[in-house]
Amino acid sequence: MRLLVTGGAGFIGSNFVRHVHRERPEWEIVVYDLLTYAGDRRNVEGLERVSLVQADVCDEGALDAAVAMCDAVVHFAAESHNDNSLESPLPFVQTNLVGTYQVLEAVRRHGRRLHHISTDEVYGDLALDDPARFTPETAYNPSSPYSSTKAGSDLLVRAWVRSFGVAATISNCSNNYGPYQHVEKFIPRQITEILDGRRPKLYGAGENVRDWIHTEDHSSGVLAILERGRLGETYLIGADGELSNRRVVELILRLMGCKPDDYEHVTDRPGHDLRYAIDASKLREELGWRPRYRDFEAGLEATIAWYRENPDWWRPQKEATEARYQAIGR
Ligand code: NAD
Ligand code: TDX
Repeated sequence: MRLLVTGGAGFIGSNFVRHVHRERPEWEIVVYDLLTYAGDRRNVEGLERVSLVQADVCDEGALDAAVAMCDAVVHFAAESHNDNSLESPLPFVQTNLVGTYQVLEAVRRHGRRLHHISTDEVYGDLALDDPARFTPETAYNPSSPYSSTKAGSDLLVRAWVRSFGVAATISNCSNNYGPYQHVEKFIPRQITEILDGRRPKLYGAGENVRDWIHTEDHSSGVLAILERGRLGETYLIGADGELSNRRVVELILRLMGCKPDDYEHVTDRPGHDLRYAIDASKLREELGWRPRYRDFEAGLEATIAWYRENPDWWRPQKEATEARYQAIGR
């Protein structure tokens, strides 16, 4: 197997590359990544049988050549941060929609298997007291430029499956945490703010709920679907990890030896989704998948330790990220 992983130098993509490298030692992996502000070649350096092509998923020629060399494609490459999509939506339209279109056309030309990575945000949000969770049958109702372009990319995949018989599956996962996540995202931002002697920043009242999953569990779910998923199907990946943002910040503060109320409230994100919640029964029942990182506190402690031990990795991102937040008052 030679596997092409688009976006494989980003947070979830590089964790997936290391997961597959460990779990399938006979596979070759080609990372296809533009190395935007969110990608880092160090994330996949030094791994045998892993190579890197630095190119844009929107570049038809470069992508075609890479897809031709490989047996299957897992498509992670995307603009991924909601706050950025509110300031500057065009790169989201370009990479998430046009990029996915190019991936679909390339796998169609070469008859390759595709797994498309998506998000629970395509379903919009739930009320805090709604007993319902998202299932593969939930209607799409995205809120932000980010989630609407991800929703559009999923619909393109479905159309290429039905109209052209492309051999594809889709997964929609909930909020990931773990090592190598960019400091613009919620958990690493708060950890590195505390390490830098500043207070965590909670949007609005902090009542918004996210359904946390360790990125290793996302990886094992994707590998199961790639190998054993039914073609044309959508699988939801989640680990029953619902927590309010306030609870997460309080936990980070406590684990880092600070007072749990030592955070500040900042201006809320416009259009801020209230709650996400995943029902992963289909993945569990059909493919026998189970999350291994069931203890969020232990996973968070290990993640805090990783950021403590790897300032060389995150320091170069930090200043510019906080300058961007300062400019928008968050
Ligand atoms: P990330 O921003 O950390 O990484 C994205 C990667 O894609 C980077 O390496 C970047 O260089 C690369 N990239 C961006 N534009 C590109 C382009 N035009 N051509 C080639 N490469 C390009 O994102 P992430 O958090 O690792 O998310 C990866 C995928 O998982 C995305 O598709 C995202 O929608 C999805 N997802 C993320 C989460 C989450 O919690 N972070 C949850 C569910 C789904
Ligand atoms: O400083 C902050 N303070 C804060 O309260 C930041 C950066 C975020 N937040 C809130 C906003 C959200 O309610 O924390 C929550 C998580 O924020 P993000 O890390 O920006 O994630 P979210 O918007 O939920 O989207 C994430 O999960 C789904 C990923 O970024 C997406 O790529 C994925 O699709």
